[in-house]
Amino acid sequence: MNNMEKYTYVSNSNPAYIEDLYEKYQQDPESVEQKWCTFFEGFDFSEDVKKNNPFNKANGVSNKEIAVSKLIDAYRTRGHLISKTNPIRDRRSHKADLSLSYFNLSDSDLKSTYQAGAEIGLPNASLEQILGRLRDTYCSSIGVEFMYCQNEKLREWMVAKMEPMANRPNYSKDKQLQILGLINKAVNFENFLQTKFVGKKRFSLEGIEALIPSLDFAIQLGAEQGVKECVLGMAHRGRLNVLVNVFQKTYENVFSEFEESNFNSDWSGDVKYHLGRSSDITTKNGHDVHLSLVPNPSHLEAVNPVVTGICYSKIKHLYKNDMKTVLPIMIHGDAAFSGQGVNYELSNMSQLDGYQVGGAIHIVLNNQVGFTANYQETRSSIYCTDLAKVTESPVFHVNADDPIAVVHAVEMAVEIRQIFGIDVFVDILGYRRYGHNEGDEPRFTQPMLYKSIAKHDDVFKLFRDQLVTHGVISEKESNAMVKEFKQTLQEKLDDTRSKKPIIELDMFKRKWVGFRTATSKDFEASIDTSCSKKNIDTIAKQLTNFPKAFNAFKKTEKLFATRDAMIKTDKKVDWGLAEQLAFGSLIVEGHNVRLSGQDCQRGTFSHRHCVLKDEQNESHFIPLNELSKTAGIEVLNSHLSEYCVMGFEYGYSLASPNDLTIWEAQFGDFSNGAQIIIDQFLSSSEKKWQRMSGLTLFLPHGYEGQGPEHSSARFERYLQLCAENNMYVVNATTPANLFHVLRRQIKNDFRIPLVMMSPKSLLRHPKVVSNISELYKGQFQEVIDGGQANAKRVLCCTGKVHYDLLEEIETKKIKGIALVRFEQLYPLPKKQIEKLKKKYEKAEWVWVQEEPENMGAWAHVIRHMPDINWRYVGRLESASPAVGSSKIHAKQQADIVQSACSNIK
Ligand SMILES: Cc1ncc(C[n+]2csc(CCOP(=O)(O)OP(=O)(O)O)c2C)c(N)n1
Repeated sequence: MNNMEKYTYVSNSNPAYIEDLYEKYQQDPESVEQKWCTFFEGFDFSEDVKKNNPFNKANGVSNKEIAVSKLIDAYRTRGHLISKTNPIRDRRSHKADLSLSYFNLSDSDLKSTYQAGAEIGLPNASLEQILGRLRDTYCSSIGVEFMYCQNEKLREWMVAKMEPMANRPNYSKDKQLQILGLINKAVNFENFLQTKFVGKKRFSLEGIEALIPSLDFAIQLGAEQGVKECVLGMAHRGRLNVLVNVFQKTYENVFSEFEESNFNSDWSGDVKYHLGRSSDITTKNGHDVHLSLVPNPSHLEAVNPVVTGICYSKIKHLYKNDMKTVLPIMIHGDAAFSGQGVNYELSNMSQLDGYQVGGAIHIVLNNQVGFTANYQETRSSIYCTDLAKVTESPVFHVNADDPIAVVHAVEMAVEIRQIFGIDVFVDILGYRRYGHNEGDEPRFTQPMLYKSIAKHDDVFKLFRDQLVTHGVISEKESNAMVKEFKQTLQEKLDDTRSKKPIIELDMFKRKWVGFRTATSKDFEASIDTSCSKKNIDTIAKQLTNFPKAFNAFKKTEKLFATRDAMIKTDKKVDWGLAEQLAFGSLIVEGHNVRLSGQDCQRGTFSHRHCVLKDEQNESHFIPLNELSKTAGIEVLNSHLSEYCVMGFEYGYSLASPNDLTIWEAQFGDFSNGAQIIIDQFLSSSEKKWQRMSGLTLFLPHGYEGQGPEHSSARFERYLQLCAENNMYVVNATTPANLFHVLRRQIKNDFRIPLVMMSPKSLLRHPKVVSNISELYKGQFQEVIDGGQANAKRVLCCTGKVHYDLLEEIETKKIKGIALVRFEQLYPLPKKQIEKLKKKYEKAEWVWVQEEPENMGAWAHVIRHMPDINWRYVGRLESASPAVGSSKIHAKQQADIVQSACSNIK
């Protein structure tokens, strides 16, 4: 019954009658019917509330009380716009509308008291006191944006945390000294480098050194609240400082990198301010925490999804999905954070199943410039952190010259992340002492700003003076602190110069124990990747069954019946089945499989059906997850992003060497949206940072008349990135080869990425089937040679065009042609190719491809097999990868086949 129905007896009665009853009720409540009694109780209650309500006009103060209440709300909402967060210049003025007159109040009200003050814990306080508390809380060194958060509990938590102590923590003397100690190290480490390595780039932290104590205390507090690991991603700015003062990298190590005295010749390496590190530390309260700083390329912000992928893997594998155990911390530059779209992709991903990590701490080192650009040139938004609003995440803007406020803001961020599992942002507003790097002249572009900076004392001096004034430390003690630290640095530098320490490498630690780097010999032929018949039979049975209670869609039932018949009757497997069997075989052997990309649960081309949906309730069923209690598959339809999702999967692969990790493109060419991950991480991370990844990319590729955008995965680009056995580039054409190549990714005892051109029309091509027995034995075949030694012509190709050539040869019964498929384009199996060259010594060698001459594998083929006298058959060079007209496409395709197969002499 809704309320209206419940009280119809009221609306049906006449007023005189009700008044009569009310009188009776007032004399004796029991004299009226129960339902009238309840009604009058409610009436009395609401009258009481009205009488006591401070906003009741009848009480004479309502308008002012309402005004004060609105004022409180406005300070919470807009106080940040007038906060004193900029240490170096006046902030850009924004209309905050916080004047008394805006609320119809005036100075004459300042001494009056208001009950509305109770909202901030000051009942019956004067307006002056209320304003004082609001300004201290919301307009001092910390500006807070949080009132847009829909989560009421979060807002209440923040108000309760900030307002009672005016957002100023009451840190003990000891804690204040610890902060000063860390500021000393941060400031004087930079000063030392500046004087000892003059003109060398280090991307100094000067201007935002408060980062160092804030990170230190974030880790300490996190550890108190269950954090076992912190994974950090950051750019070049301040990285060396973080490495030594947070990650405890030795000063000697950093100095020797400056001296460049000890690089290992096998390792091309990277500049020192891109390198990563792992450390185990014990906090002051005795908690052990593992810290990882992820290596990063120059490409700003690209590391963020990688950090998240690493965290996801750790949470899953090491901490039973408890997201509170792993704390992601991402440190950004202001210009980069607001400029780079990957951050939006990551925000959008942050609460999605299969990708969420329980929130991250984002710290922006906001020095108000990006290289030479002013902040007004680098964003349209008010704050560089405005992206936070996408996820309704709280933001703290904090003055870098107030280390206590910075530590406090970061500590609150950690607490919020741990309690609410969301992203939290801390925008530390400071300055950049020098130019973009130490040799760069900033006064060309920011002459006025740099005049102020030149006059501005460093944060150690400012904070030290504050503590001296408050009697926390004496000037003498603080001078001794500085002197001692400088002395230590000098001793370490002397040691470095005399002993020349070797940089320690940490490639195969923790999850990577037992792995090794690959050698050229590993690529002469693939290892055995067969799977026993018994296992295949078990997996096949599971793959063609679903529980009785599951209401499968008719077409799914049919698909499963077809798969069943294919295995049992024909003893064959097609592409989709071979893929599922490969996944199943790894799961049975204890390996997890993770496949993520757009629409990959069903498969863009409807060939996979890894996740089935119940027709009646849309619950899902994953046959592969019935195979084992200890391992399984995670198949995720990702959001519509390539850059961020591939970055995430790359990160996941770094932390999960024993899982098969796959990112699938909807169509292969969309992977260019993730080109930064491919160039900067996938193809080069082992050489730059000694970080291996076995990430597999599935890139649908093949010329089928669908136009320029859906034909080419641009695999020439991957081939161009290949060198020093850095990755596999494969274009397999048989289900058995797919099966073996996926298993090889796990069975090798080293890891390199696998770039797979995956098929589209071949998914259903009648010839693209393999005997199931091919899975019980053997390995991946890099080259498939289907010819006779006396062939007059060898048609070498890769991928789908093989079946076009085969059809032509079979229908026209052409003799004298050998078809050789290159299933792996890189690393090329040199020994196998030598054998082929001998076998077909006298034949004409033709490279056939369906891609235009400036694309596909042709350039790679002539570069790597220059001694073969090739004839090229393929499309003419072209700006666009394929034509739009399916008719022209068909004609071109027919010409290629014809040119390859005719005129055998
Ligand atoms: C994606 C990308 N584009 C351009 C650059 C070149 N670059 C290096 S630092 C920098 C300015 C970055 O400014 P900000 O993010 O504010 O960080 P800051 O250097 O001021 O700490 C630029 C443009 C880069 N490294 N990455």
